[in-house]
Parts: sequence; structure tokens; C-alpha cells
Amino acid sequence: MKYNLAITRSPSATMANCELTHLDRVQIDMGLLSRQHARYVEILEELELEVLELPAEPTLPDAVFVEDAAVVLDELAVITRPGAESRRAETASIARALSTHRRVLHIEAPGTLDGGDVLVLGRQLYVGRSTRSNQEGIEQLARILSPFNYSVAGVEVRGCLHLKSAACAIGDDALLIQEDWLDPKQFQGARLLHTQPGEDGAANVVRLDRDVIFPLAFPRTAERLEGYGLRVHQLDYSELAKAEGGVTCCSLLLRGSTIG
Ligand code: CIR
Repeated sequence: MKYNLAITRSPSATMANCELTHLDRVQIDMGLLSRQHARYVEILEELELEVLELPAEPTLPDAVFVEDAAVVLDELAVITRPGAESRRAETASIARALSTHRRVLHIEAPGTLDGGDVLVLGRQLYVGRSTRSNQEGIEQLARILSPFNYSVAGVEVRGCLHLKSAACAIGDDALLIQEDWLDPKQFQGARLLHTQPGEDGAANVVRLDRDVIFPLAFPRTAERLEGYGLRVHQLDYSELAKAEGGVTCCSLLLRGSTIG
């Protein structure tokens, strides 16, 4: 079954105060940001997803990055406990929005987990051990998901914010990866497509069956994705990237509803 619903959120007017880990703070053009985000939503709609756009959270600078607040599977949704304290209040509205579509369970303190660290490949989940997701968070996720027949494995990453900065699914058993940010041996059995060297951050891609949403900033990796047989929908993502956001960060994708 294909994804048919995307949850997104309008950018916050205070996004200039976003969390930054690897990038220096540079000015975000708020008008351009809002147009880029609108285009992102439009591409999702062109790909026949219904988009539930939540209102902006004026006091939460990073709230546009809804991916980090939850892990959504067909059977349930797990509300995270984001590693950055400034982001913890983002989860309440996401839990409310998801509760009409999924049974909702929660990561609890002292666990921390960012959705950007969680990569789903069939029944196998890989979770980045990052500055945001700790071992306790990974173990709680594994305990929550084991009755649903999912396996969870921790993965080492280096030099990037989240696991999905370095590796994303482009097929049911295939990953796009940036090898200098992780060791590919951690994904036994998966087919691997490599990003173009020098295109840092190009492994982050939204996959919707044979369509992918991908930043204009990585033209050589886009060619590789096309060569792999995917339809690439490119967009200018410059302002969201200044806040260390990748394309996956701005949506939570759902297939159907498993409530009621
Ligand atoms: C943060 O540092 O939390 C935000 N400025 C960027 C989060 C990007 N989210 C993601 O990659 N899933």
C-alpha cells in the first residue's frame, strides 16, 4: 500500500533560533523559506498524498521538522522524546494529530530519540546512536516494537546530525548512503547506492514508491537516483538546509488509518 497522508507543519517565525550542531548560523530568508516549504507540500499533493498541515508553533523554532517527533509505522506511532531539550514540546501536537490515525505509544525519560535517527527497512529498523538518540531510547523503541514483529538495531554514525542524514531507504531493501558518515557493513543484506562524493547531505531523500523528493543542491546524486530508476522531484531547499534540515524532516508519512 502507498502512503496516502502526510503530516507537515508551517515553519515557525522564530526559526532563526533553531538548534545547530554542525553548521554555523547564517541568516534564513523567511519569505523564501515559506515558499520552499509551500513547494514541498505541493509536491506531496502532486504525488497524490493528502496533506495535513499543522499550524506553526511560534515559540518552537524547529517545529517544522515534524519527522523528529514520531516514528510512524502501519500498526502504531511512537512519540519520541527529542534529544534537544528545546524540541521536547513539539511532540504534544504531533501526538494529538496522530492519535486519530494510530495507536500512540511514547518514549519516556531518560530515553531520548529523534525520528531523524530512525530508518525503517521493512520489518527492520536501524537507529542512529547520535547526539540526539541514546541507548535507552533505542532499547525502549525495541521493547515497544518487538510485539509487532519489528527488529531494532543501533547504528554508529559520525560527522552528521542524524542517521537519516547519512542513509535513507530508496527501495524495500535498498539504501542511498553517504559512506564517510557511516560504515555500510552495518546494513547487512541491503542493496546500496552511494551519494556523489562531495555532495554532503545528499543521502537524505523522501521516498514514495518510485518517486523521490530531493534537493536541487545535489545534481550528481540526483542523476544516480534517476539511473537507479526513480522519478526525482527536485526542489530548492536552501533555507531549511540552513537549519540543518533534510527533506525527510518536514513530513511524517502514513499509509491508511489503523484506528476505528
Ligand atoms: C535540529 O537541530 O534539531 C534542527 N535544527 C534540525 C532537525 C532536522 N531534522 C531531521 O534531520 N530529521
